[in-house]
Amino acid sequence: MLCLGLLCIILLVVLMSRSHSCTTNMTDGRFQQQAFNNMSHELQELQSSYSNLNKQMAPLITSHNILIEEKSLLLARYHNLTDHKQHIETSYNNLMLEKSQLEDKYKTLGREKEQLQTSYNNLNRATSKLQNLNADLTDENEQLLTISSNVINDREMIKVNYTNLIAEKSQLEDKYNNLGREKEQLQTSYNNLNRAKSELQTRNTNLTDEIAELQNRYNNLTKDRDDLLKKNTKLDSRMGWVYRKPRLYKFSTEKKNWHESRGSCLKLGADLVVVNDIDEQTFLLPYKTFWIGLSDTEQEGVWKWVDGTPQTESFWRPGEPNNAGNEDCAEISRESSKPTQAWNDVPCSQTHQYICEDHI
Ligand SMILES: [Ca+2]
Ligand SMILES: [Ca+2]
Ligand SMILES: [Ca+2]
Repeated sequence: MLCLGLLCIILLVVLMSRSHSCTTNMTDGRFQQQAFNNMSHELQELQSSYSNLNKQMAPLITSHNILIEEKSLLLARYHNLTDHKQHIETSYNNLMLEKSQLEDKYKTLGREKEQLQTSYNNLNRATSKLQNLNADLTDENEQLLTISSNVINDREMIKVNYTNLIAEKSQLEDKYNNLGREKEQLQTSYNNLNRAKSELQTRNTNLTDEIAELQNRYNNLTKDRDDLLKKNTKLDSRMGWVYRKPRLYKFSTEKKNWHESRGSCLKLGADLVVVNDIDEQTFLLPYKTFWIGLSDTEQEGVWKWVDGTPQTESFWRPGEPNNAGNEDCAEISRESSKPTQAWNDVPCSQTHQYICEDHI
């Protein structure tokens, strides 16, 4: 309706503009009439258009009203949709929050799952071991059942044997009682025999001691007899020797060098004399220029006796031994007057009489 009013006003302004222009410019009546006709015609057209527009305006108004209603409905729907949208957004936010929480739970569950998987694997291995153990136990159980069966059979046999043993035991008890009586008799006999044995052992010990004593006496007598025989034999072979207890001495009449003299003594089972002490030297002192068994032939200045002992008692003449001219053998000096100053070293190659010594 407002649009139509504005259109009419515009048309009137145009007509009035054209009428003023015509009045100004068209001076003759022909042009005015023509302009009036044209304007009338245009007015009629405008009226016709206006009428048509009026006719068209009614449905437009109706449509406008319908559109208004539809707009109202659409606004209501829009508000509903806005509310719905807000509700959905709220739900969406809640869902996102829940999603985040669920993701956290998912991660936690993932870790728990890995731990559970590890535990599961461990349990699986443990289960496998337990299954193996179970199999072993089953085998052992079967073996034990077999053993148990055998044990039961053995027990039955043992029962039978036990019964037999009881009977045998009774018989053995009777025998044991009889043996007990026999044992007492034997014990009495044994005691008597033991006493007799003890007496015999005492007598045997005494006799053994007597025999040992007699044997000892016999051995001593035999040894004494043998020693006497030896001494007798040696004395027989030592005729012409001088006896000075417990030694025998032979003073040679022949002269030999020191080594030959010693060889002669050795052939007689004796050796050159070894002067053991001052008494022996005193006994030998009258036998001057006789070889004695003393020399330093092995090492100059180290005097040793023929029995291997070193010279400890020293009965050298004053100034001797002097090794004057390689003197390695000792004699009883021709110039000796005291038993403590009796010896002289001379060359072993000299020939002298010699003294052999032996024991009985
Ligand atoms: Ca001697
Ligand atoms: Ca010498
Ligand atoms: Ca000398």
